[in-house]
Amino acid sequence: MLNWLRTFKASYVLNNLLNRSKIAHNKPLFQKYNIKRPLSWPINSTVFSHLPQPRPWIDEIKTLDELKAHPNFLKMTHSHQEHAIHWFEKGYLIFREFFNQEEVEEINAEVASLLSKGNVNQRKNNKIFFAYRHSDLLGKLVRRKELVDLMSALTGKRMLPFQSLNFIKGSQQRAHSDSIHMTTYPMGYLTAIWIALEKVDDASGPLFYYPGSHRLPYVMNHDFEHGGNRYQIGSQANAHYEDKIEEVIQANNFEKAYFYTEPGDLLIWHANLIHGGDPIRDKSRTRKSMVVHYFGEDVICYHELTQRLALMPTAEYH
Ligand SMILES: O=C(O)CCC(=O)C(=O)O
Repeated sequence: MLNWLRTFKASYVLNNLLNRSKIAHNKPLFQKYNIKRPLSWPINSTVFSHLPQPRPWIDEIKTLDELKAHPNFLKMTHSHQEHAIHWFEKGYLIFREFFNQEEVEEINAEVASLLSKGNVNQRKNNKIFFAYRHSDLLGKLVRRKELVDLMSALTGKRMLPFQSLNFIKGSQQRAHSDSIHMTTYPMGYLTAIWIALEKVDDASGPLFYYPGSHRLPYVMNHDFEHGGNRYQIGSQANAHYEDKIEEVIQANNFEKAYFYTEPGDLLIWHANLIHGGDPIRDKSRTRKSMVVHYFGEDVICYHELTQRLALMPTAEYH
C-alpha cells in the first residue's frame, strides 16, 4: 500500500511541504539558474536540460597530459596527484587498512548498539539508513578530514555527507550508477565511500564495479522506459533502469572487478561509476560494511528516479 502511494508524485509534494526547511537551501540556487518553479514540485534532469552542463574539473579533462598540466592538479600534494590520475582513468580509489582493527570493532559495536536500541532499523535490500545521524562515532567517521579533503580536491567542491548505509548482509543490488538515485545539477558532484567491516569474499556477496565506466554518459530517466507520467512515478522504473545499465555494460565490454577485502579496507567511487552487490552464495554469511554518499556543496541535489529534491536536515547544508 505504502509503495503504491509512493508512486504518486503528489505524495512527495506533500512530504516536501511538510519538510520545507530541508529543501529551503535550494532557493538561492533556483534563483541563480533562473528556475521558476516551487521547490516542492517534482524535479528531474529535464528541468536543467536547457542550462549549461559543466562537470567537475577532472571530468572535463580529455587526456592524461591535460590532467597533469591542469592548475588544480599542479597545486595538489604528490599523493593526491597519484589518486587524481587513478580517479581520472578508473573512477575509483582503494585504500587498504584505512581503518585499523580497533576502529572496525568500535564501528561494528556502535551499529549493533544502534540496532538494539531501535535508533535505526534494517530496511529494503538489507540496508540500514542514516546511522551516522544517530551516532557521534559514525558522525565523526563520515567527516574524516583526509577523506573529505581528497574527495573535495577530486571534484573541486567541498563534499558533505548526505546519507550512510550500513549492511549486515550483502545488498545483492544490481549494477547501477548512484547518479540515478542521488543526482546533482550541475551533474557529477556526488562521491561515495565503501568501508569493509569484515573480510569479504565471493561467498558473502562482494561489492563489484566496472573500472572506467564513470566516463560513460549519465543515464537519466529520459534514457529508458521509466513508465511514469505527469502524476505518477513508474512502478518498475528502477528495474527498467537496471535493465538499461546491463545493456550499457554489454555494449561497452567493461570488465567486472570485485572488492575483496580485509576489515578496514576502503573504496571511494565516482558519481557515475557502475557498481552493485554480487549475489550471496553462502546464505549463512554476513557482509558487514558501510557506505557513505557525499553531495557537493552549493549544487542542486535531487533524486532523478523518484523526481524530488533531496531532503537535507544536516546543518552543513544551510
Ligand atoms: O554494498 C553494496 O553491495 C552495494 C552498495 C551500493 O550499490 C550503493 O550504496 O550505492
